[in-house]
Amino acid sequence: MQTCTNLELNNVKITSEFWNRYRELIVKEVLPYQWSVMNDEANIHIADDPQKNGTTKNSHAIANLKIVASKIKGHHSGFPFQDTDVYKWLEAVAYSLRYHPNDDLKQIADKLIDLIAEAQEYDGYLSTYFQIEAPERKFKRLKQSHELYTMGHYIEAAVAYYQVTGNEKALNIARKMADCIDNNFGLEKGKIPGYDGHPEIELALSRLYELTHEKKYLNLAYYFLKQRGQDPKFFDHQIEQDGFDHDLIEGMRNFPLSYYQAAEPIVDQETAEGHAVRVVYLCTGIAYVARLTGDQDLLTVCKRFWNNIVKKRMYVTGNIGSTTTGESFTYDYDLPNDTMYGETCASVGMTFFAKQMLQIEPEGEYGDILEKELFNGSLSGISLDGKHFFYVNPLEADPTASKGNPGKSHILTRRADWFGCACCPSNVARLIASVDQYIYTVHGSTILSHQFISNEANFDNNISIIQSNNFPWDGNISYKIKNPGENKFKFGIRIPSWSQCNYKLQVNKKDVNLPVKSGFVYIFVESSQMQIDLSLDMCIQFIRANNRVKNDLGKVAVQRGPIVYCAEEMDNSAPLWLYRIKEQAQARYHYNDHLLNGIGTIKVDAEVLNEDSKDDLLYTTVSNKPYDWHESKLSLIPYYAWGNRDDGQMSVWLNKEY
Ligand code: FUB
Ligand code: ZN
Repeated sequence: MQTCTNLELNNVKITSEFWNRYRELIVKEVLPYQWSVMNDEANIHIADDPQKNGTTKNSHAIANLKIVASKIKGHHSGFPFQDTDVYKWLEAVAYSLRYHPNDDLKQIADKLIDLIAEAQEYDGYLSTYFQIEAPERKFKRLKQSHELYTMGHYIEAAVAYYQVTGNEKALNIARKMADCIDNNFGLEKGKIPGYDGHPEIELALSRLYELTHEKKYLNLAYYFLKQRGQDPKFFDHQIEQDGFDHDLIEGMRNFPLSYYQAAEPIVDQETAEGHAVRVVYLCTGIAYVARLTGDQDLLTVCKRFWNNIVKKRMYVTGNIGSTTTGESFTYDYDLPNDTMYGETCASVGMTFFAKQMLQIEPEGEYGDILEKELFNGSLSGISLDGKHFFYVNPLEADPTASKGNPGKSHILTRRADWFGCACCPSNVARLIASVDQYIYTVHGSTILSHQFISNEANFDNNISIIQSNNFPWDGNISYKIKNPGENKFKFGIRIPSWSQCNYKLQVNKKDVNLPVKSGFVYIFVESSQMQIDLSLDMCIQFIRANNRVKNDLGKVAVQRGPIVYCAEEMDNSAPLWLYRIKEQAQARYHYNDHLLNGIGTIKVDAEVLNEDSKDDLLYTTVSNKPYDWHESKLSLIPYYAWGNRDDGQMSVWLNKEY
């Protein structure tokens, strides 16, 4: 018998019914649909993007690449970072090929890589906007240009595609890009002492380093993190030279440096400020580099950002970004529900951050938040048919308000076919297609099981784990561990924060009582087989917010397991704000196979008011017209499934009688 030193996770096959439905949807609907949209072949309506940055008639993303590769003639169309839609799609394709080999799709992707290779310049540069419209401005206005962001997304896609298919060409393009960036950026004479206005390249270079072991890529990622905010005048100097009025993206000029996390060095930044997606991509990059270099200062930054976001600036669904102005964070405990942002990409980015943090240290909270994002904040970004998407994920929505109040017009109540700024659709696709990479984390000889998603996993030394459950609807989780070599290792299971007061654990059918250490229980495995059964608390819970959140005072959110629920108008007869959950409310759970592809529903005792008549006074004394509550029920569905039926109101936070 020997203790494993560095166990490797080799592969994970998802068997979860819940996730396999989504993953098949990715293969059968989402990827073909997105491909047709990016080729301008789909008959769709492109919604006004929430920032009102202009609508386009079509995506033009593939056409932009074809123009650069001299296959067609024309102008660039779309945002300067339009190429990233293609790259995130390619990354999703890569992951999908691992669980669903598909020669036709692989051929399309291989050809796309050929096209990308043709579009890439000799020195490795690739950003179609600048190549077509403004070659003289390359790297000259980094605050808005997204050039490194764009190439970062290609690098991520290439790493994934190479890992799954072995396509060397894809990887070589990425290396050339990274080399081009390395040749142009740094503190050495003749190089640009700057960085991109939108973090992403840091995490992408880290991924490239992990694959290739080429130290220069990690050094470059480290440089970008360290240089950020060192010279607060860097962007301004570039803009002075490029021409003040020469904006690449309208409306972005007035955002302060903190919007770009560039007002001061990142080690001095106390709170998560500015654009939410930028923050979480930056955090992911910091966490990657902290892990790969062991830099303690960077780790401290990660933890500081994590705590600020999770403990003070996150919605109960995991969504982040409290305002549409700049798609940004605002201030601690400012979590309005009906004017918020909660961009899908920000939740997806939060899963990246959580995953990295789990790789740094076995802290259950990272797994809790990852789970929250997977089952709520990210998943709500995609419709059940796979062809409609939310960019903004509100916790309260009302079609009348969205139409009538310009301050709420960014809150769509139906998912859109596509967006002028289409960052979210392919982001959620790549997350779902790679969910197998979010279930286990290995630390030396410890395997952590932090997500409850049925699967069959193989590790080194012929160790295999079969995890079976009907999560998120059922809390019974079973593990069958096979360890033919009788190696010694630790198996850590996350006890979710929502179940820590009440759970049951059995090892080989015998009850065990183990201490929960930072959110995990640990079991020593040394026999050739072991069966572990965990029973989690699936009671319906009423959640209240910290009372510093003024918007949620006197309200509750309803949660069962990891799933946060919401009320939709079509299941409840009155305007949702006229209900309140009763003081001693009973709540009943029922799994409905026929609704919304099969969901757990909740009915909770409530009271409701008759709606006042339009002839009633706008204001009157309470004694003149007291509220007259009468018995009712509220029907709730999972938040991720809202907006898949008729248009109507939705609310996560519900009034509560105390
Ligand atoms: O700026 C590039 C992407 O577009 C961001 O990540 C999204 O938030 C959207 O603004
Ligand atoms: Zn997005």
